[in-house]
Amino acid sequence: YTRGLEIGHIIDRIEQLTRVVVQDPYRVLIVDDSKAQAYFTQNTLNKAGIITEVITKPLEVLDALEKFDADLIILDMYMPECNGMELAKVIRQQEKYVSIPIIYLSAEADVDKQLIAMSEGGDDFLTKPIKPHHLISTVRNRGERARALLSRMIRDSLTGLYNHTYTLQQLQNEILRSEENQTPLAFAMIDIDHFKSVNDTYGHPMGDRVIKSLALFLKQRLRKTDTVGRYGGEEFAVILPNTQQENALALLDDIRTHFAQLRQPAHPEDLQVTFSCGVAMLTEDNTEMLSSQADQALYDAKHAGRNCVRI
Ligand code: GH3
Ligand code: MG
Ligand code: MG
Ligand code: MG
Repeated sequence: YTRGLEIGHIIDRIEQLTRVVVQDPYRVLIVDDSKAQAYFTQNTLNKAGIITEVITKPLEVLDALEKFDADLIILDMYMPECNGMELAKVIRQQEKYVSIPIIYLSAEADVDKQLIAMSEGGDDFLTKPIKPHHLISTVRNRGERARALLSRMIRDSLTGLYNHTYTLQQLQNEILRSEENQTPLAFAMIDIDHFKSVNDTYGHPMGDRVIKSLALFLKQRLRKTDTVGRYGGEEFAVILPNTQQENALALLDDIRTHFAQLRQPAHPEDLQVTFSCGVAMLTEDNTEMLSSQADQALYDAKHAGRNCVRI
């Protein structure tokens, strides 16, 4: 059905759709030894549609961060087991939490003490009692900035797909998950055929447009639980969790067929572009080699004449 469908329409359509997408609610980890205080904060944020998790034992914070996937942390300053400053230091020592916003929320009114606390990795210092709208807008502002930064770190700017580093990180996560749940996992590498000649014939901007169109096409065709990343220039990686080999091959071949039928508007005439794809299935002993196996399969697909899927 995609024959004759102009890729420009697809791009416009997706850009329209993504503009109206409502942002996921912010997720806040609240750390406070006082249950009453923690629940007050929680209640205030929940009413504003913000998702929260409360920790009253500071030593559980790293564990909670691991499980809860927080956008930011609200931290009490004085707690018996470990004070907020010490805790902020511990959190900041973890590489993945170097930029997560930490907002102190404490009755401490001494500005010097507040500044010392900030020097240990805090981003804001709010004092109790706090007005609800003050707390909420601080969370929203910090949350928005943190997400923008994170998105820049993990996404590719041309296509908006995950970048190479983050895609490999996701692959590691999915491998662990598949081993734990005993579910099949497929990993695929996709490389556009004769892409140099697209650039040479139609110019680099047109090449970029083709890369973008394949990125959008892949996103559109894959499930929400699948991951697609821009692996390199005109190379993409696809992670298919919980997918049997025959289904992975059928899906990727279907995507290949339909992409090859798209007309990419260009001058002097529209062009059609194909890709080759290599697939590898996770087994008990190829954890470390999954991506190189997919790469080898891709190489085989190229040598088999391109525009095909190989395993
Ligand atoms: P093959 O079928 O063997 O894959 O042939 P190919 O021409 O695609 O070969 P190769 O993978 O070696 O070439 C990829 C080319 O993609 C080289 C590079 O100039 C171009 N390229 C890489 N990144 C970008 C990009 O972001 N934009 C554009 N327009 N071109 C890019
Ligand atoms: Mg306290
Ligand atoms: Mg290539
Ligand atoms: Mg290529």
